[in-house]
Amino acid sequence: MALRSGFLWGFATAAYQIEGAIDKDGRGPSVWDEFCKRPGKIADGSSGEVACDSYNRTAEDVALLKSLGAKAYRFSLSWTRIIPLGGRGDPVNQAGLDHYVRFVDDLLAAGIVPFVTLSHWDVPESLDRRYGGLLNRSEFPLDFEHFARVVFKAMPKVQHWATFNEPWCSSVLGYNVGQFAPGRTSDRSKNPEGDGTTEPWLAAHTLLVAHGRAVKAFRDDFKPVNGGQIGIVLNGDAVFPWDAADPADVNAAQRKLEFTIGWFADPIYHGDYPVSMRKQLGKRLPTFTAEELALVRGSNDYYGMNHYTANYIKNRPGEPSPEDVAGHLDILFHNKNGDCIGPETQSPWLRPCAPGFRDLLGWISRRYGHPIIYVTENGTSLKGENDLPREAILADDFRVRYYDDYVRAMATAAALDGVDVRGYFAWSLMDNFEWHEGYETRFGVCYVDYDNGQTRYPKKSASSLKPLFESLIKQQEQR
Ligand code: PNW
Repeated sequence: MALRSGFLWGFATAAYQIEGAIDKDGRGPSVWDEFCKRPGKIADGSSGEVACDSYNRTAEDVALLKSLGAKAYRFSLSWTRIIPLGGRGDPVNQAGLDHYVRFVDDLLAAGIVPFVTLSHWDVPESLDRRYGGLLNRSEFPLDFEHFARVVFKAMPKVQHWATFNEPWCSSVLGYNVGQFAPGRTSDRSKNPEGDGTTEPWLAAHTLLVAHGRAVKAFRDDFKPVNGGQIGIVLNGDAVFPWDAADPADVNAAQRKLEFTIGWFADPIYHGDYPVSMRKQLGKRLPTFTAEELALVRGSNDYYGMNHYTANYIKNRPGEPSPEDVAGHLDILFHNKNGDCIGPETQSPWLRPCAPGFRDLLGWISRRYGHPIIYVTENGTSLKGENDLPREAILADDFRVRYYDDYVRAMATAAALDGVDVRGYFAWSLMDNFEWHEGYETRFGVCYVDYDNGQTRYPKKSASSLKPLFESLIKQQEQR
């Protein structure tokens, strides 16, 4: 018994990955709708056009959550359902807003706590066209603040808000690697435009300022009346030095955390980018104006942590490439002794290593002054899962084991390392549109049969979380 009483646990999803219904009730296009149209960008040539059809199945999804015992549900809003053109001077689409208001009510009626992410990568396409989207550090934050205000006003019952999901992915994968929308990169074989040496740093800066603006609006005008908490959701993988006896690798491992997590969390908790980033990136890393810093510093009520995997980190000698986004190091699955970090999954970047979770929870907790942490995503794909017959897919023992190991590692961090973790969301409630990998990679605890009406079938892992959490959460003291 290691998790506090009242610990919230449940499942997570994101709008573009599950909703489908991309033209229904006046929704406008996001950068992901456009990106999916470009040949070769999505592994199976698919898109979120239908996905899990969740926009049309809210009752079914709520019933599913309830049947699995979920205490909470993390989902994201489609900005372009609510403001189809995205901007602060553009019309609000009442039908889109009403959909989410009803959904929140339905969740609450079922006794499930809604955990709402304002934006999970699906930036309005028209803002990208109008002024370059995330590359405009003054316009975008104002439009995001406006969108956030519309939503805060309409959903006073929501007590848990996240501004952005994984700004690292939006910035690096969207503006350096070119693997995510809007697909910008220096690599001209992938995209006609983009500068991977400057744009990711600017996009991230814009996201931080936009987050800060939404948080200030929430604290000034909504929180005093409605209560509630708001934060940002950051991804971060655990690190181990390739050679633990080599200080260069030990430093490189630390630098990797600074370039992925510290990039966003240091400005929020400490008021500036990490020194290691400034040292490597110089003027390419934006500087906070006094006004920006006042918005960003102290802007988290809690830390939203997405976590999946771990790596061995090896220092790279010589000068960093201007395209480097990781801190001039190698990210490996084997260490100097040839030990492997964990078994393969369907995701090339993901290998289970639960001890890394405990480590990283401790690192975040210590570096940022023991914040309240919600684990907003954790989960795994399975190597070759999509090629198995349905009965075999439903017997996902590998995923059951993953959750068991990771949740116990988290409980240990809470019990022994003083980590203030208050909630956990398994990624994902169901198989869904896995971005550039399309539907080939499945992360769900429920199988979705895309060929037969998007029917959901709980896998073994779906029902494994309830007994696991019940065994770990402290019971309310008996009087
Ligand atoms: C997260 N990486 O993304 C997202 O928040 C989800 O939408 C996604 O479906 C889930 O993880 C599974 O991939 C990530 O390459 C995508 O390191 C890529 C990486 C990490 C997280």
